[in-house]
Amino acid sequence: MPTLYGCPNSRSLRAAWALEEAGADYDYVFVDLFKGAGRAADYLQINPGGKVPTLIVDGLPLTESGAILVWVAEHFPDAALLPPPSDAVARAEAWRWLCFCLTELDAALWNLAKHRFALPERLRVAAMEDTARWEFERAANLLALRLEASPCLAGEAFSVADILAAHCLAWARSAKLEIASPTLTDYLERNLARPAVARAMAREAAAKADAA
Ligand SMILES: N[C@@H](CCC(=O)N[C@@H](CS)C(=O)NCC(=O)O)C(=O)O
Repeated sequence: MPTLYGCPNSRSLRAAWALEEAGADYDYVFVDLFKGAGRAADYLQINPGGKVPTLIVDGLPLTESGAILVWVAEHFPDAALLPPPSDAVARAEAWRWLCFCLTELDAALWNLAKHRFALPERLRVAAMEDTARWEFERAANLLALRLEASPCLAGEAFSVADILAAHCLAWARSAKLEIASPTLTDYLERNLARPAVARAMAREAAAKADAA
């Protein structure tokens, strides 16, 4: 059974969401990032980067939320979290938007977070706030264009690309970035209303409560 190392209010929600969509059995281990557990020697043995999520699959500590989403989609094909190889166009769209979410949306949000609080104070540049906001807005506009043309990023059907995009939009909202496009706000609400999201959040919260 896979084991997910995660922490509420982090990118591990992406992994838990995908596992819940797939109906997977998995263990969840809470890593208290806010108390430095990511830097503890035992966790660094598992993930030398000290970050979450990490998914242990067949003894392999798989890091990177994008790779974890693809692993889940490929190991639970019945959940149809990626278009099948026979649908080459939809599959290419899924890959395209997965990459876009990681390199454009996530990158802009991470820039904002790094310069607000995540970097050591001496490395933070206040002016990066404007840069990151500009980068996010530009990426969000492109995402909106795609979603004006199709209900999901890969086409008609929900895929792991939508998990990444919706997670990034929810992150933007909690970082107090404006999401001006009604297409994007509708898309966000629709995806956050999926039962797998509530289950994933409950799983993360329960693991944290158990560890207290
Ligand atoms: N590129 C990685 C980023 C993972 C990441 O930065 N996770 C944050 C939480 S959202 C973390 O664990 N930060 C702890 C740290 O930087 O020490 C992914 O997508 O999985």
